[in-house]
Amino acid sequence: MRVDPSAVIERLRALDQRSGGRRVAWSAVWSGERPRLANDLAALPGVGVETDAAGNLWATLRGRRPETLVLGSHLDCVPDGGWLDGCLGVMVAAELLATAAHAGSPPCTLAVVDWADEEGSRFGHSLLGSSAAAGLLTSRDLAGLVDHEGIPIAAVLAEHGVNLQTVNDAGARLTWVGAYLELHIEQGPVLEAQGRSCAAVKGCGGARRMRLTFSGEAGHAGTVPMEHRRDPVRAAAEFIATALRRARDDGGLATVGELQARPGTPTAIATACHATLDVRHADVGALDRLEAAAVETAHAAAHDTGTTLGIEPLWSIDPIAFDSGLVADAIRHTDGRPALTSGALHDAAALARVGIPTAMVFVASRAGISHSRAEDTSDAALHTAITAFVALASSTMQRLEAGRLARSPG
Ligand code: HGY
Ligand code: MN
Ligand code: MN
Repeated sequence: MRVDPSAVIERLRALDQRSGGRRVAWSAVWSGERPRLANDLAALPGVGVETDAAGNLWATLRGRRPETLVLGSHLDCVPDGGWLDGCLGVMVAAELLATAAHAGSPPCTLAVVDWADEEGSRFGHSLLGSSAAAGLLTSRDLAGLVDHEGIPIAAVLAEHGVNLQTVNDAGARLTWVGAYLELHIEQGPVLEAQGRSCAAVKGCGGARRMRLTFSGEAGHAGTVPMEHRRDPVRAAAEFIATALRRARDDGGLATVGELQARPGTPTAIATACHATLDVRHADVGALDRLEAAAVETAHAAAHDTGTTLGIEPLWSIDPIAFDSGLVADAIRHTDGRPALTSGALHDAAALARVGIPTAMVFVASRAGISHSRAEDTSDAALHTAITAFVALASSTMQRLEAGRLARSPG
């Protein structure tokens, strides 16, 4: 199969022009982009397009065998996200499907997927669509989630035709999936530091995510003596400073991405302060220790400040390794140098978790910046990465056709 990298870049530029940085999952901008992609792919000869029970968008080209190679990623982005995160994987897959569709029925079935809500920006649960399809998510996991305004996830997903009670029905589509491949921007500084345009990815580190609420006593900013205060913002500040320092000392990553004082007015001591904490590590034991240390730190901060603490788990995923055979192929098709482990999570992690042979290819990030409008990479690096990814997809198709790819029990 051949793909013109410039055609992929053209799709990405047009998408970014229309909706760059605003395609937060379940927003009007995000849902406005999907019919455009769906219509584009539905116009290809032999391609059927459907949305599954978890809101994932599928375009399928039936091959001479039912074994299916799935290529995908996600169109949704974090607020003010970049032009490549997720979209690169979807657009290269779309171009590959177009090539295959015009060449006639491929040896095995080829499917493109745009996973719903990979980022988890509104409700805090990442890999939502892919986890539901992989059967890793039940409606119970989601039922209690609300957005910043307290709007429950069930109501928002229902507006997009997703019934929380039946999200796992999306799993039916994975029955014939023989392999999953994803092209993604690295989102970190490693490849640029190594002078590499692209690399194979051998797995993802893990994450633990929670929302903490410190609650105290309201009061007038001008009258309550400092020693009488039960100030939740002070509790959150103590917690954040200590938790982030402990994570750094333990070689992990810790991020407070959301921080909100309520009622949030300059002249009142807050009644509550909400903070999200996201911790990451490539080793599951270290990840569990990071999480436990953060919880212990939060309780200590609440105790020091006479406030109370509530902790709501948002999401948790253990580190996962991809298929060693596919990773070896990806190394061969990229620059032959060692594969990376991704600190960022990807939908590939959900598919690998259930035993679907999975691998990824990264393109280098300029200055390692991502989850920012400054996210970028060179056209030359994109050409190299897209060419390598297409070669990997072709060789994986051949392995599927020869029956040389087997799903592990997962
Ligand atoms: O959280 C992540 O690592 C991914 O970007 N959603
Ligand atoms: Mn992504
Ligand atoms: Mn992302």
